[in-house]
Amino acid sequence: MMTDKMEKALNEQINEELFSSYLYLAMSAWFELQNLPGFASWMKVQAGEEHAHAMKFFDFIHERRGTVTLKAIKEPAKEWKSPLAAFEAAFGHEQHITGRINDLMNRALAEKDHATAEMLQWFVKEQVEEEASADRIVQMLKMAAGGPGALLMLDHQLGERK
Ligand code: OFO
Repeated sequence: MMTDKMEKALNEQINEELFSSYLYLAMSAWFELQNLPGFASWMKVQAGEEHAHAMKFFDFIHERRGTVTLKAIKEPAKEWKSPLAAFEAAFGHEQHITGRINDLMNRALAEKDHATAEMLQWFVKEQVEEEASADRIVQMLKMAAGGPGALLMLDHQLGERK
């Protein structure tokens, strides 16, 4: 069994992951409006991954015989100044999520909850990738410097993400 505090913290993380999914879906919709279908598709795939992250916490709480409590998901932003601004926001959001995962890990270790710490290991590694992939696109967008040719090439490349 988990402590009540751990159960509450894991439930809050379900909400964080669902918000991540919502945020990337909002970015996908915005990229569609900018006529950048490759960026839109990348964000849609990312939204699906975030939903899967939420489900990992959802299933884990049940496996530990805990109670899942779903709360309202906050409304994401609707628009960004530029593709670069959107990906900078995504990178900043992933840094925030990394902080949340680290807090959860600190709690699990303090409570000597080895099962939760073991499950969180996956997220610790995943966050390294999540930050790296958003940051890589930020750097590419900076190199493209708003040039339409480079932007279209990047759109094509991002559209290949499955
Ligand atoms: Fe769930 O990793 Fe991104 O937010």
